[in-house]
Amino acid sequence: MDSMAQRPDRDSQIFIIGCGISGIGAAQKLIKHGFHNVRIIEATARSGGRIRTGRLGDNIIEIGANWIHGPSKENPVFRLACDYQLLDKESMSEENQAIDIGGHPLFVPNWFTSSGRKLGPETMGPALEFFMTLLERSQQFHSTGGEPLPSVGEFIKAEAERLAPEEWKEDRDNFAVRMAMINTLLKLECCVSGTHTMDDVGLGAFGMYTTLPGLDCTFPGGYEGLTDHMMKELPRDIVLYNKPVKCIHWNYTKNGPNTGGTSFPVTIECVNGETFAADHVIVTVPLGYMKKHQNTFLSPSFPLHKLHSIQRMGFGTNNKIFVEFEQPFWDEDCELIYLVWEDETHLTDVVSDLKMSWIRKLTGFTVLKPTERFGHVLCGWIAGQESEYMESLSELEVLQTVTQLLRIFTGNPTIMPRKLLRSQWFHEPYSCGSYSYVAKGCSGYDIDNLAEPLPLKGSNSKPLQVLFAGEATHRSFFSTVHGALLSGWREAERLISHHTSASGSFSSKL
Ligand code: 6YU
Repeated sequence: MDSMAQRPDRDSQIFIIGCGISGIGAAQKLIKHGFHNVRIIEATARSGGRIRTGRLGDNIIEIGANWIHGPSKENPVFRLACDYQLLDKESMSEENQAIDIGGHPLFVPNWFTSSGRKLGPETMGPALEFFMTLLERSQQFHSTGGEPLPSVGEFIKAEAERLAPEEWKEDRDNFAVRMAMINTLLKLECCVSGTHTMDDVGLGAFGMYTTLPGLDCTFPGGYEGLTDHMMKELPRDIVLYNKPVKCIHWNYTKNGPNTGGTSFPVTIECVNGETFAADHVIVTVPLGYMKKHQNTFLSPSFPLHKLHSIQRMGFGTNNKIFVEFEQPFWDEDCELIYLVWEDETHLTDVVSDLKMSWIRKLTGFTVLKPTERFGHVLCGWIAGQESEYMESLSELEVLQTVTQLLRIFTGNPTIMPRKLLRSQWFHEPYSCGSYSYVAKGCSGYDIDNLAEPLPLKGSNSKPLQVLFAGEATHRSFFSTVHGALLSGWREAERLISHHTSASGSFSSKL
């Protein structure tokens, strides 16, 4: 019999790999339930993972997660942020919580085109409404069943080409620029989904992503305030920083460090050669990292169906380019700037020549508000391979290209950003991109496969040796902070209930 069985359950040695919000959330819950041998192993020197607040001059900016999506009572991130008093009054108001935007906030727009024109809502508004309708229709196949085309991109393009001539027949003069606007919106949708092209996003599964009510809000003091507050509730030495994990050996396949005669089913091997023995490991590394290291991260390797889901599920890059100006070139009430390439009337959301034309993928800028706090700062959004290529350029090259772009679109040859800062999520070795999406050919079962603990049910081995959390493992809130947090809680609860049922009265003692 395994000697572990003689140790009290709450003495179980539990390691969490990754100190992002899912890992922190899992640790918090386990410790609250009396598990005291909990450690987090983190590859980098910081906690927070893809929640990362930075600075552009005096301004607080978000390099990673930006908004609480759907800030209302059902959202655990919103609840925590309220408890920690991290939000302003307006974000917490009942009125804001009741607004249902369906995942796409209605920003006040400005439109600029590649001939240096600034167009108004009478010209561009109909294209925006038309696109939103197609997007909503794309989300419905999940509940109605059926999938007329395999991807969201193919569906939207086919429907736009079929319906637009009739839709805009009264206004033939603006037909071409509206079709070009559909391209702009497709490119921006790549940023929302975190993908290279909407042709990669599965149509039937698109509606699986669930939105919560509430008008998306930001953290005035930075998103990292949330993880910082959560960390303060954990024991001080719980995190082992700067220790990238190389391989998780499970099912007693490697002898761990000297553990005084106790045998542990799992041994965690770090890149620096250190090893840690564990009863349970909760893996929270990003799906992008898992894809890259799929052949070496686990020994014995992933069961085939789990491996195939890791390969099939989507994980892409969405980057931000912050630019600060002396004076705004946008309207005072503007919240989102669209750039429309007038020559792109043929529908496609990818750019063929990365080196020459990567900048064509940068079609949207949000305006950082309030102006009294930020001054005149824009956040540009760019996704996909163009975004990954942008990361390989020097900051100066990016600044020069963005300046040229804005000079063309505003028709003002003297525009000159004061400062620029961009994120580089694809080249972050422990993220390997931004977030997950349900790729063409995938379904909720792939997400379930990612979340499935090892060994698989029905095995005679010691149960729950390796568990899996992280945003990509949440069926309806993947790609978000609240999805990540809930996934960490889910795996902590899995262990708590396992030990509760194993020891009968465990939880009632707490
Ligand atoms: C949200 C938002 N937002 C913008 C950008 C990004 C993301 N998200 P973590 O990676 O945090 O932690 C894992 C840790 O593991 C990490 O610390 C690693 O260092 C460590 N690690 C890795 N390998 C290791 C090893 N070998 N050994 C040890 N440690 C290791 N979410 O709610 N609002 O506005 C945005 C945005 C640029 C990059 C976002 C947003 C995503 C979140 O940031 C992300 O999900 C969580 O932070 C992940 O936490 P975690 O713990 O899982 O991993 C219809 C439809 C479409 C569906 N999409 C809807 C759109 C929603 C997406 N949101 C928009 C994006 C923005 C703007």
